[in-house]
Amino acid sequence: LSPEHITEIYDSFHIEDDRTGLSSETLQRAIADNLYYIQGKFPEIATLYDYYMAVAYTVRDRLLHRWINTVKTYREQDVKVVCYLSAEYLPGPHLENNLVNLGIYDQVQQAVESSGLDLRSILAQEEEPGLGNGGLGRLAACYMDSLATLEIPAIGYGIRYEYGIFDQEIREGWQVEITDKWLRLGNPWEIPRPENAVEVKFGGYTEPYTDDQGDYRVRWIPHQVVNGIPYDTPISGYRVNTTSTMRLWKAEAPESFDFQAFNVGDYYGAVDAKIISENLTKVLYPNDEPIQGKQLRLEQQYFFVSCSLQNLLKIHLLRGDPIETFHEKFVIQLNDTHPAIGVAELMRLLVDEYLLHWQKAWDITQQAFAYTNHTLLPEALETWPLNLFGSLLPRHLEIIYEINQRFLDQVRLKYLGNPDKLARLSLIEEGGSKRIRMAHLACVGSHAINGVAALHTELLKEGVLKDFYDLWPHKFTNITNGVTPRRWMVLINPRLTQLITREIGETWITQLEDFKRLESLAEDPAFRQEWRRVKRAVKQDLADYIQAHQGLTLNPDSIFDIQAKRIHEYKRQHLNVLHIITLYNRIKHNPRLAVPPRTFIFGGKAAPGYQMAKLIIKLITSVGEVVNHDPDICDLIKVVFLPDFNVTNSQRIYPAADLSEQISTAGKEASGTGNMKFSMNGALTIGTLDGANIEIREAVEADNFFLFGHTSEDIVDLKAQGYVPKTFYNTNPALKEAIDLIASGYFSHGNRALFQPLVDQLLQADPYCLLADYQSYIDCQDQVGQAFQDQDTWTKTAILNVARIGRFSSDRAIREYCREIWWVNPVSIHLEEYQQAKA
Ligand code: Z16
Repeated sequence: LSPEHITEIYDSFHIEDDRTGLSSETLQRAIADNLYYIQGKFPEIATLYDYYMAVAYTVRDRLLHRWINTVKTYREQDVKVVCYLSAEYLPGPHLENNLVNLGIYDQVQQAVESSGLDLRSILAQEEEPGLGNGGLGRLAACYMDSLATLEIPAIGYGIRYEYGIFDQEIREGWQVEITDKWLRLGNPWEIPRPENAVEVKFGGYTEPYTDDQGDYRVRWIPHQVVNGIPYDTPISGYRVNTTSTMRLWKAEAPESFDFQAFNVGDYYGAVDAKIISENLTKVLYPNDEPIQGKQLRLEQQYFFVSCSLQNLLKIHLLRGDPIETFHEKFVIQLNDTHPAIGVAELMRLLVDEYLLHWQKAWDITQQAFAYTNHTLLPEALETWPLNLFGSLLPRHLEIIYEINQRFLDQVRLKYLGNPDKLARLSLIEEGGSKRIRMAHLACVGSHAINGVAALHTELLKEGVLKDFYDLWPHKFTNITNGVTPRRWMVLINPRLTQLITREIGETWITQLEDFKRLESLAEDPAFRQEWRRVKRAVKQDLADYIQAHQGLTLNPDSIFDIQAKRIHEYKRQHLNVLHIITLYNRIKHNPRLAVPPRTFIFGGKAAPGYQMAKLIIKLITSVGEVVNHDPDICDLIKVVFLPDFNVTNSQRIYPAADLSEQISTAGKEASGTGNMKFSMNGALTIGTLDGANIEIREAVEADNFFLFGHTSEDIVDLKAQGYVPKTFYNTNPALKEAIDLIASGYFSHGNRALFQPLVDQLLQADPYCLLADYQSYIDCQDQVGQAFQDQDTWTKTAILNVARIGRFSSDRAIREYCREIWWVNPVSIHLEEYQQAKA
């Protein structure tokens, strides 16, 4: 079979080929075919999951020729490619998203229904890849969607964790973690590419030698070698042929190592080595913000970064390009410091393996990398103990010393006789035990550094990265986060999508600023009424789901007041609880009090080792137990904790919210992205001046946003003056009553000890200033309650929120990255005639 012969075979494919055809008849045939030939089942014995697999393979087939053509085009046309390096991805279920992007939702629905099945229950079979913790991983998934939709050549590199983020169950009000065996029933979306395996070295030592040119060189003799096997998942763009690749690496033991041990008779030793290697990509670290300095975590980071960079260099050389032009053909985005070791690894590859001179290699490296910072929390900034680092990556430690020496020489010239400056900028933290500062490595090795919201970028420049900003102001930019309207509107809220599209057409799906056309409709009473009807129906959907899964009856006319995000003290779920208890106390004191009914809904996981976060979950569920069953409350307040907040579950939550809780301590949330999803779906926000809330408020205008709390500057001043939370407690009776009620054991069957750590933390330290913001929050919530009574004005405000949220599309964010940081352009993918199929 010559290539010409194969092309001839392709050319003979019929337009309505079973692997490409988009008509419902063809799809129905293809599904039956896949059920038979892939699942090995016939209808009488097929399970719903078998049908899901058959439909998934049918849809994957439709992606495949687009995907292959995308790869082929990029290879042939010498285009510049964006390489997104991220330790986490949270793409959510693929099937429905691909139906939306390919524009075949209706056809597949018809095909499935003709076979006597229901598409929704088939979609519900999919196990989502939970390969991330929260915002950062989900952002990477939104960006992959926008990159493909905007036809920007891109590869997303990451780790194929065998166990993703744990599944959360609630037992007796406490979080219980269950292992996420997402691969148990197979994954139809990935294609393993064992032929592209690469080797990654660990440990050992280095030794100098002199090369043929007489140059000084270093070689690394590792203690261990692990194989990286890439698994590729196609990422479709919305109504374009571009289909990008998410390439995730799995660790395996190299065959040769097994054999060595086997040959000396150590069969069990060989199997042990295999197990140790494969542990590398076994499980995701379940911490959101604070990192854990565990060796395995560093091994994971280095493993996927080394695999990815080796892969990129190979692609570059395969295209026939010289190594010196690498940075002209690839730009590498570091999603936080997790992949920052890439700076040292690219230097190692260029200098040790491709034998470039240091300066040339450094120029390439700096121009190739860019770094996104996602947090200001000091406990979340990654540093690695020098001895741990050096024993695992001895060559990288030398390279980092060399980078540091050259960097500090430059600094010394600029800041004559300022040793503090040198110490602050150094890649090595001195003092007790030395550590490597990964954020510093990322800054020095990158041509661009960005924060993820305007305030966050300003605080970076004044705070954690100030010395770098003073040195290189031109490297710093802000790129405010965004979310994809395909998943976060079209897919999750078909009712609102239909209403909006009926009025303003569908251009907004790829140009979200077109939502502006809704502004005038906010004045139209008939439209407002339809909007309200949609919201009510969507709230009923969530109420039905909660009824079915938790046996709780909710009032769809109550305010759906929702806080859904990771549980963390800085996000202040417990401030929300203080408001609930305050309302409860008011009703207990005055049973005839006219309060608008509210349903408080919480969702979110706590890191398994974060005791205070787990106690906050217990507090929410305990307050719910009391409030939900107290006859005096007459169902005016309901508190629901929705277990297992993940992409799938979040999709039912965002559309149903009236009120979005974005109440972090100002200066702590880098951006937030849930805030955008809620607002896009017509919720009003109650929030602090933190992260992207500030820009959302500016966009929707102050009157349409419930603002409360101290500013980030206030918080700094407050702490500088010596913050004493007890003062607020002692001078505010309602606050005191709420806290005392928790402390009294009222919500814990008389057990005063249960919530003592939480109460003590608030009264003694209150690092996130709940008590300082309490009264302002309560007053603001009272305004919310008032405003909700006027449904017509509330609806108008909701419409205006949607009309003005256009800026928070990930398409806008990606365009900014392209123009300001990546210097890349779109490339259209054309399909050959034989590959195009008409519906
Ligand atoms: C994460 O999800 C975030 C920051 C971080 O350092 C680590 C993780 Cl895993 C979040 C931020 O907390 C959030 O404000 C931001 O919106 C999100 O990253 C995406 O930028």
